[in-house]
Amino acid sequence: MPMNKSDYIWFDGEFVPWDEAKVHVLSHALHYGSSIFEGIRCYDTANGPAVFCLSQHVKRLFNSAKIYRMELPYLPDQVSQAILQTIAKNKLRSCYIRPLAFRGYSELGVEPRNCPVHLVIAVWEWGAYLGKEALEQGVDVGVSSWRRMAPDTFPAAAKAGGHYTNSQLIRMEAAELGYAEGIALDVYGYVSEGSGENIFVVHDGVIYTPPLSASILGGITRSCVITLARDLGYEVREALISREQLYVADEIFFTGTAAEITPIRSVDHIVIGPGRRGPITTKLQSEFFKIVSGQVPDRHHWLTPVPVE
Ligand code: PPE
Repeated sequence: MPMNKSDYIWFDGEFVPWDEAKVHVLSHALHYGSSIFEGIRCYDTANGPAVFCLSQHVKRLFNSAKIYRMELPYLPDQVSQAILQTIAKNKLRSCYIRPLAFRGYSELGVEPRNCPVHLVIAVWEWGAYLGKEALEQGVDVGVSSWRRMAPDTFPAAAKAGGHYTNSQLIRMEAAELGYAEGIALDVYGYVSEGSGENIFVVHDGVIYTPPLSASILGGITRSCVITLARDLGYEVREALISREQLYVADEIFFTGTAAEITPIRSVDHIVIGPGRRGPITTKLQSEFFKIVSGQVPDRHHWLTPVPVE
């Protein structure tokens, strides 16, 4: 799908026209995956555009940088402000936001620390991640033959460019097999996550999700959904999940900034529950979309308004 270009990209503190935001081909990140990034959404709420969980995403960006010993030449507040300004500058009401810090061009070789660190912020319109009908009808997925990284190989908690070579293998295999997405197991064989989403499983009214120790990215949507589920009176447990627990689940859904809350209707061609969006998934989706659209009060302070230029 071609991108919906916007006008400007924030590049090291300057607004650069979209088509001119370029880098050198010998940039370190291009060769060795040495970038860290975020995916954030801005929603068009009843009270104007607002960014969802801005400070949580900026915090994770800085944590990813810290893990990879990458020094960002900004403070978290400056990055948050730059994100809001980039949305306003592009006159967008709802969009996807991609801050990306990367090691640039100066010398090649694996040791990255002599290369300059750049920060860019791009924003563009991006609709439903797994297809238009996915949010209502659910998606068909398969367990991937590719596993997530072992704990002492790559730091799963960092959202780093290089980690997404693993996600690409999962995603391409899923597409080849006719699935909308793949679910990766961790190195011990327990359910970890999708190529770009966390996963939740409902069993007898209790909601389960893999713990941070199952090589997942600590999703911000995941945290919000845990909060919302508890608000609604459900018990949520972070627990190791086996492959067969997926097959016999009453409901399964993905969470993620891009995927939002997407129901899963089959795994490995085995129908989950009645094969359509389940009641708990429906309630969580409805609560989530009411908050991000401003229809109910933002009781957890998840929305940051975008100042209109
Ligand atoms: N796991 C992975 C591996 C992941 O990439 C994401 C986000 C999540 C879990 C969910 O995290 P959060 O967005 O904080 O709830 N994936 C981002 C990138 C997707 C892409 O295709 O690019 C996203 O959803 O923005």
